[in-house]
Amino acid sequence: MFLFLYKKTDLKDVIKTPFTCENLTMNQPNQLPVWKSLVKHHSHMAHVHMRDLFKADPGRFKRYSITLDDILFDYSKNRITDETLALLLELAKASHLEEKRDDMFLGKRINLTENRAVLHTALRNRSNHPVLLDGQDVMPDVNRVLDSMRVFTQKVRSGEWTGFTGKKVTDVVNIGIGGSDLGPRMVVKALTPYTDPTLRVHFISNVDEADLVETLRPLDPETTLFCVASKTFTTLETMTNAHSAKDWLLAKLKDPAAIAKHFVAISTNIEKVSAFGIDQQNVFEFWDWVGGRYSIWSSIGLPIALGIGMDAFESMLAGAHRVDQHFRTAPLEQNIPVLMGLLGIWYDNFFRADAYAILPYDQYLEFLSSYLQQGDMESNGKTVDLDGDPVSYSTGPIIFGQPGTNGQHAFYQLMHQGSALIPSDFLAAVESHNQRTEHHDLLISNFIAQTEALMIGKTTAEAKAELIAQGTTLTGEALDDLAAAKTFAGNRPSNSFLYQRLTPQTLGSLIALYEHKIFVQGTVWHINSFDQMGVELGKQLAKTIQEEIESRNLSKPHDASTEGLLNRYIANK
Ligand code: G6Q
Repeated sequence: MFLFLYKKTDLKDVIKTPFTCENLTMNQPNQLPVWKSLVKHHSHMAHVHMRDLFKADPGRFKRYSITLDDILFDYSKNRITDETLALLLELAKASHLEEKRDDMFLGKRINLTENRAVLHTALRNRSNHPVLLDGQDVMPDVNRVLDSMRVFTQKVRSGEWTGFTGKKVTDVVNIGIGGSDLGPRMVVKALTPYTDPTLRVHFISNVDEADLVETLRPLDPETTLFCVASKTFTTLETMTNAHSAKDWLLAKLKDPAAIAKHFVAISTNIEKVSAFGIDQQNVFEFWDWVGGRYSIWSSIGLPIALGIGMDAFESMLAGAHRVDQHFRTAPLEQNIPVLMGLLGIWYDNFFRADAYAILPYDQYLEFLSSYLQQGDMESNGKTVDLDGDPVSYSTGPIIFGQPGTNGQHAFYQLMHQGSALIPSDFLAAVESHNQRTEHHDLLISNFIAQTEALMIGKTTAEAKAELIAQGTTLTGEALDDLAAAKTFAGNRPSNSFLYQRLTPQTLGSLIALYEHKIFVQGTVWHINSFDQMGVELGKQLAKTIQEEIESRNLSKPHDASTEGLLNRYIANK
């Protein structure tokens, strides 16, 4: 059945086809009766405008918003009614979301393809209740590593830890990529107001030497501390950068004994770390039950803790733990990540929306969308379900975004008037970390105005009336044409997150909300959100090609394009 589908149909058609008799598999959501009800309900909702829903119901904001501590989640600007929500919640229940959520928290091996538990929630389990993995409580190990991070960060921040020549560390450089880079990079930027300006934190990820050269150029080896972050300690980019950083250090400090004072490692692979030459005492471990893109709460967070201090790092853990409790205990209809996930499914599977925008109105959250892009797209960018069958519906959308208001002057045009429906999340703090309130008021005015404009749009009659009021000289067809170009259909959905201030705790909560949203969607789609075979394939192929470039000899047959590119590079390098 699998082969038949792929031979007969283009993949895009396969994943966009909600019902065909060839692609029935028992556990897929589109086999559930409630899916059919949602298809039917969608054909009605496709013609309902949010403008009318708001007009008809003055209590809509109140009913469709939830407050969790200082975070307000407003989901009223969505193309939903009570009936939509009831059906989506039924879909969640029929997908056994609650049981599967509990399995994750209980340490069951839900990452089937890698036969691993998924326990990033244990890393931030601030209530410290036992979390059993194969009958063994993981909390003593978690707490031991947190303690060692506390001791180390205090030493570095206080100046007790010095470089090889006795000088205080002024610059920390994290070398990692993907899950070992994006999270710490995003958080260190997000929490800049909490960082110590005398201890700067930098990030090198790209194997392009430019990243290494330009980051190290202003730094002094005597006062630089490297954190080599790699779960496997085999990733080509990270290992290449780590070796070059070692050369850079030794070119000045000469003595290999300096490595112990200037390199620490964060890894699950202690053997490989020792082979690299890093002192066993300088290794911060984590475990195979922590996925790379969910590892920010583990020792992968060490550069964050160095930047903001261990107390603030633990506040971030507490914020995430708060959301874990909410996700575990709040009724589904009051459960923020459940609603976030279900709303995403509503647009992805029923409105066929292929993209999703994440739009923080906060320059400190500059890297939030790229961090969540990895979290979401690597987790739910799958077309094979948990039973090994191809899925017959679309899964993870394309996640993109950048901070407002910059994005407004770039891609929002398409969000307002383009042919694609792009649901979005807007995020902002009520209070700024900075002083000039006129900037912040303007920023927030734009946030609110954009969600309003996306929802309400502008009718042709309104556009025409506006042109006339502005004294246009156009008449007849010319006036109609301009009014048409200035028409906005509206009815474009968005969620808004408004919180008091971007503190470590609030940031921890926001990240955890998105992590659980991804879990909710992966569960309904019946896919494994915790493997990443696509990343593995890239790593494997690059290794073969690198060997071919080195030996200037193509050891295996490639397609004509790959061969042509390789030959061109080898001949001209
Ligand atoms: C994340 C992915 C991937 C991974 C990087 C780095 O979930 O698995 O982004 O984090 O490939 O891997 P290492 O930490 O093993 O170097």
